Amino acid sequence: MASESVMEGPICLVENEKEQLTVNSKALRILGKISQPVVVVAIVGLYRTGKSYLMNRLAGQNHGFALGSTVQSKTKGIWMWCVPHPTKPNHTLVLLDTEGLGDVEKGDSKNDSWIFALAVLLSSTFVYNSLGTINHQALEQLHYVTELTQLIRAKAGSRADELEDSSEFVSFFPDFIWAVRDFTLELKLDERPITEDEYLENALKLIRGNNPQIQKSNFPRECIRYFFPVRKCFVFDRPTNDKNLLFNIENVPESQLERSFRVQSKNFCSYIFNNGKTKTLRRGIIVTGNRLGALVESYVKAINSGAVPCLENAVTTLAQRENAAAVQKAAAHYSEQMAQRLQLPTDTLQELLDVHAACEKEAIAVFMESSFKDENQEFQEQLVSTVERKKEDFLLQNEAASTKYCQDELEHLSASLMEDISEGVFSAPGGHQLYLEARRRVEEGYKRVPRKGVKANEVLQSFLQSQATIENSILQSDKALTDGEKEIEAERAKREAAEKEQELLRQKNKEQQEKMEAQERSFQENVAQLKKKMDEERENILREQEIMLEHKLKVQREFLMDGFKKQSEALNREIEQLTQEIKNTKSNKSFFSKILDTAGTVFMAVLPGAGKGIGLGMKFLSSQI
Ligand SMILES: Nc1nc2c(ncn2[C@@H]2O[C@H](COP(=O)(O)OP(=O)(O)O)[C@@H](O)[C@H]2O)c(=O)[nH]1
Ligand SMILES: [Mg+2]
Repeated sequence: MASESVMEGPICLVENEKEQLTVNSKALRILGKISQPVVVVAIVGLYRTGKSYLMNRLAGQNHGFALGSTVQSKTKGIWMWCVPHPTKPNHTLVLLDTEGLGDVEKGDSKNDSWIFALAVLLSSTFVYNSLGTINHQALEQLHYVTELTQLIRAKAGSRADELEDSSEFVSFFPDFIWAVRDFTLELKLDERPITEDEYLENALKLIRGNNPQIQKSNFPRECIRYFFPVRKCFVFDRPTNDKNLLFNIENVPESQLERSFRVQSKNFCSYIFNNGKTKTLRRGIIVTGNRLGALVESYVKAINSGAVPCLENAVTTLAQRENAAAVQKAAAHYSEQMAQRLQLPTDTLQELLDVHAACEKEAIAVFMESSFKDENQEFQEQLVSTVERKKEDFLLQNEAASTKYCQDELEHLSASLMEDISEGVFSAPGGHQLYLEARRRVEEGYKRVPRKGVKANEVLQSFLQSQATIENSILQSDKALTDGEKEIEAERAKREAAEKEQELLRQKNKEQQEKMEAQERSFQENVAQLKKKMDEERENILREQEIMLEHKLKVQREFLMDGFKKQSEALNREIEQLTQEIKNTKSNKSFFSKILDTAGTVFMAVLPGAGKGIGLGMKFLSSQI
């Protein structure tokens, strides 16, 4: 695992050239190989504000992302550097540096907003970097946040009766850090020392007044407070006061940097290392390097086609790809385990079906583990039918193995009988009795052979059938018996054959019943594991909704406290709707019964025995909810 995130230096991930965004396939290949969860830190802000320098410090290196003096030739867009996470084992830290934002000379400003939006969508910690202080100007420069509602969709095809789609942004937006560089003020408010975070919160307080200038800088304030529930601020001194050193900062040894800068950047880095969250999509879906690559692809594709990148669509695309792989993985697990645990022929059909049930249970668990958003249980159905097909195949193999084994054994046991028949040993008075005894010895010998399997009776039966004419001719030519005795003997032989036939039929019926019960069990196992996953899903939804509600209530309270009644009331509808949604999620009935109904019908189609068997199918379903 450790080798998977080794990257010597940054590489361009999204190019922003000639008004066109392109994903670099080489970067995608690198991400594709990273199966670890990722912590993604993106930095955005005006050019030449020390962003790349700070990112290199996160990578623990002086060189890496190209700095101002060398950047001219660098491709604009988003650059990526994947390094092993310094504190989270088995995680990869993905650093995303943005290039060329607000650089009018370099053109392509049209795409700046997209770069900003992409950085928000892709990161789990979003760093906004600016020089000086957080003032009107700095906030106005952050106008990109006000455009996010136009640039990002949470849900596919929001309906008209729904609230603004952006009300759900909080559930998947990254944590927000404002990095203030070359900070020269004292951290004080009304002569009282304040923390950096208090400084930021104070700067984000809405300003009263109808002055358009104020309004203009209030809007980004509202947006930040509304979209980014987790906020943090770090202020930095100038790394060095020596202009020559500053210009050549990447070659300046640590010891020559200002002590305060060293402490500040160390605090910044350790905050990110210790608090930077693993990137997740909604409902606890963890993003791995591989998934991050798929997300970049799908967002940029949407942008280029003139659409708005949408989280739900991206998750759907991701799910399609991964669920197909989950079916493969689960089916392979089933085959592997069956082959390992089964010794063909099995003694009974039930023995095979029990092993099947155990292997299938594991296979479903494998599928559940790595699948998500399996709408209408499309992929689980694929798994059910694949496993069912594979099981049928094992049943056939088992029958063939049993037939072969039984035939071989029987041939061996009956060798001397057959020899005696062909040598005419039984063509003598009393021969029929001798023959019967010899045949019974064969039957008894056969009975003692262990683990003959499912075809034991059938193979014996067809042997006995092939003996019927032989027996009859021996009987008819036996001079020791009277005609009457012969008739009785012939009757007995017929009766015995019919009884054996009946027994075979009983066995077949029993096996048929066992097969149906096996399908019934498959059905129940599938539903039970689906139900378990849905319960977890419900917990995730509820947690997400509660966090959203808590955040909105907090924002509302703050507006009210600061005397912004209108803004506070504007949140009422959202809060009401969310409260209702939480209520719905809690009373899971309607939510799950519909899913289970669909799933039930879908599985039943592939497992017809589940309905016909002991008739538990639908009853089981409704008892589950
Ligand atoms: N004043 C100041 N300059 C810095 C700082 N960090 C780096 N620089 C200088 O600014 C130049 C641009 O830095 P860079 O990290 O490339 O900025 P970026 O364009 O925002 O990525 C570097 O060559 C340094 O000379 C800082 O904290 N303050
Ligand atoms: Mg840079």
